[in-house]
Amino acid sequence: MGRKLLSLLLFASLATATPAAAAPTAAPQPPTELVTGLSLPWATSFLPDGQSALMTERNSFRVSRVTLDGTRTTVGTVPNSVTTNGEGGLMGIAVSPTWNGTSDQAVYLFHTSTDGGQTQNRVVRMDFDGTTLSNRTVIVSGIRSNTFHNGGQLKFGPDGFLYAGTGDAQDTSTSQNDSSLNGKILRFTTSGQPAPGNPFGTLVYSKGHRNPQGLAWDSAGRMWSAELGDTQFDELNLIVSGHNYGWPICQGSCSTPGMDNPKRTWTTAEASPSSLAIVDDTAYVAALRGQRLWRVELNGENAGATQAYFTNTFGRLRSIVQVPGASAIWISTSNTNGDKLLRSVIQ
Ligand SMILES: [Ca+2]
Repeated sequence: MGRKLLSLLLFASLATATPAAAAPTAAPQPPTELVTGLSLPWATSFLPDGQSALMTERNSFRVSRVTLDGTRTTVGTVPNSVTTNGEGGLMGIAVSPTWNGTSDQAVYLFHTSTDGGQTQNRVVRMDFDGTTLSNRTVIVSGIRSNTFHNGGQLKFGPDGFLYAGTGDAQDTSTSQNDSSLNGKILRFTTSGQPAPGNPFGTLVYSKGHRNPQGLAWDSAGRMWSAELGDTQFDELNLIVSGHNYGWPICQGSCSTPGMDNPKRTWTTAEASPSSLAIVDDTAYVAALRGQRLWRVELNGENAGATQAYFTNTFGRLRSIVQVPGASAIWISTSNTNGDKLLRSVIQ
């Protein structure tokens, strides 16, 4: 056999072998414990250098700084916070993408709070100098609170604006009411003004939500949200400005004109999704009642292969965040006492 023919045959066999050798599917590996002894850690937001993060705890109103090696230091508590003896309290946190500890010290928080004796959910700005939180300023008020359904997630989008998920506060009429800040995803500037281009000229970005607590963006800048349903279906939604996600008319998928159906649903028993992170266009959804981590491949505007990990291993899972620049996620448990922050490598 001539050398040329041999190399052709080799090439041909390699070429046919290639499609069969599919790229390995990256999966979350069994986690290691990063921080222990926590109580209801609700959200985690990395500082821009990716070397540490700030983490909230819901009922103690405590904010901690956690380094990549798991060293936790308390940096303060958020004044005026109150619990709702349910799901409210200190919830979302978003560090300014340009935070440097000096000229930009801004950290944004979403909490149930009493200002002037009025209990509401509010978004506030505080200063963080690298050691201590101080100077609370309210930037968004008038988000109704209740024992349950307080939303509470707060994230910076790729457009530099703040996004917040708000619950219906146990009043289903709020979600379809354009003038209510409840049952919505809100989008606003760092001073709490409607972001330019918002669909109704208000803080509202999308409506018809019940209790959206997961907010994240894929590599194309599409926004996704995980939402807690009532007694039937939880949802993973692709969020588009001005769109209506159905609550309370629809739970899960239905055929009501003008209302968007979810891209993925779960029963509330197998999910109850509290937060969402997207790593390499794969969504990771932390489930409370479902006590597992859901992995959902995102194919453009659709949700693809879906698989569960760590089922009933760590109890209820609450927050999830990607470690910047790493193929790894931090996951918090939510079992009230003895909670942990876990680190899972995705490979
Ligand atoms: Ca819906």
